[in-house]
Amino acid sequence: MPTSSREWRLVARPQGEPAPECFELAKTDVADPGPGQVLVRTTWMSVDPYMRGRMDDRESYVPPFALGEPLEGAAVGVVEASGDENVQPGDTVLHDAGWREYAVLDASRVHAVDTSAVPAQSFLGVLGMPGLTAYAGLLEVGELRPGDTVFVSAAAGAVGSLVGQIARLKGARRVVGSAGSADKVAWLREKAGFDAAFNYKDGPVRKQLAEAAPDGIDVYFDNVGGEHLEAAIGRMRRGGRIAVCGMISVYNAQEPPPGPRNLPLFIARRLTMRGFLVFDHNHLRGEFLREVGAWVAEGKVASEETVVDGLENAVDAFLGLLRGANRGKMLVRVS
Ligand code: NAP
Ligand code: FER
Repeated sequence: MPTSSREWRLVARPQGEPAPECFELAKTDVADPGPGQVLVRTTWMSVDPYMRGRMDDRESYVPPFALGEPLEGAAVGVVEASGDENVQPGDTVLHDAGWREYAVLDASRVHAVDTSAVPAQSFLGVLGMPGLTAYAGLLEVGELRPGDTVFVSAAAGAVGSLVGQIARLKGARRVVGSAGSADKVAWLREKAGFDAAFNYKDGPVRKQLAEAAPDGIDVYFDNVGGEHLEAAIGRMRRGGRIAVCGMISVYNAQEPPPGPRNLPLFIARRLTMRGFLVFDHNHLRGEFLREVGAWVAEGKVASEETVVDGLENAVDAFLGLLRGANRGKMLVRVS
């Protein structure tokens, strides 16, 4: 059994873009699991944009990360030893104690995953929290209908790439995406089945979106906020829906960003804009796993992953995610 483990701790609260000095890789002892506990060796951990929010000391749906304590997040691993009759050594489990090699956890904090059809790390991406976010946000919040034109920002990321592909499979008329590099745009058009895609760094979003969605948009799935949101509002069709999933363009902002200047359009065009958190849509999980799980197994959905090797590179993976270094889901292979 291992006696020591490494873990990433938050040691200073970031101002703006997190600096590497805000994090520390520490060595810690590993105890034997007691009754009702399990020892897990993490194999893969997730880095997610919401983690930036938890680094600030402010009220949220979860408490902020504590200074001097290990970071947390979704991970999958293998049970090495168990003091609980329902969990067996060798089981592959999903848990919330990422950012470390080994963790002793109450058995209630680990959930067995079925790796017969898909690899374990899928449960951090396409079949995990980001996947359910795309599914619930597009279908329940965005109320996608066959024949709709859908626009999604951060379209080459974990959530966005799935939004576009689900829209296509559910009968959207036109699927449009934006992303931050020529490579990503080519991938969206050639591999992910988008009808149109543009690089938002090439010119004003408003102008590029007008060319990509000449007949307007019925559903805008917003991952970015800022300039993208104002541009999308400007192109919404009557009765259009905006699902507010994330606003990554402002996560490092130190001043409140300017609001969209075209909100009066909501009146005449009867628009709706609704924010959501994936945790409020757990009732869709069974249906999501069946439907998207089958698409993944049949090869109907491209589930891209960008893999960074080694726990020691997890902070670089997180900082890279915020800057757009990933295509599809950003993951760290821990062991
Ligand atoms: P992701 O899209 O895989 O990665 C983040 C991407 O954001 C980067 O790859 C980067 O791609 C893009 N980005 C960074 N800065 C940007 C900027 N200034 N303008 C435009 N794009 C920028 O991450 P994800 O996990 O799938 O999350 C996507 C969004 O969903 C995030 O906003 C996240 O907070 C949100 N989310 C919300 C929920 C919820 O419950 N509401 C749950 C999960 C995720 P480019 O190269 O294209 O810039
Ligand atoms: C996310 C961005 C923001 C997310 C959650 C939030 C689960 C919530 C923020 C808050 O409560 O302040 O990607 O994913």
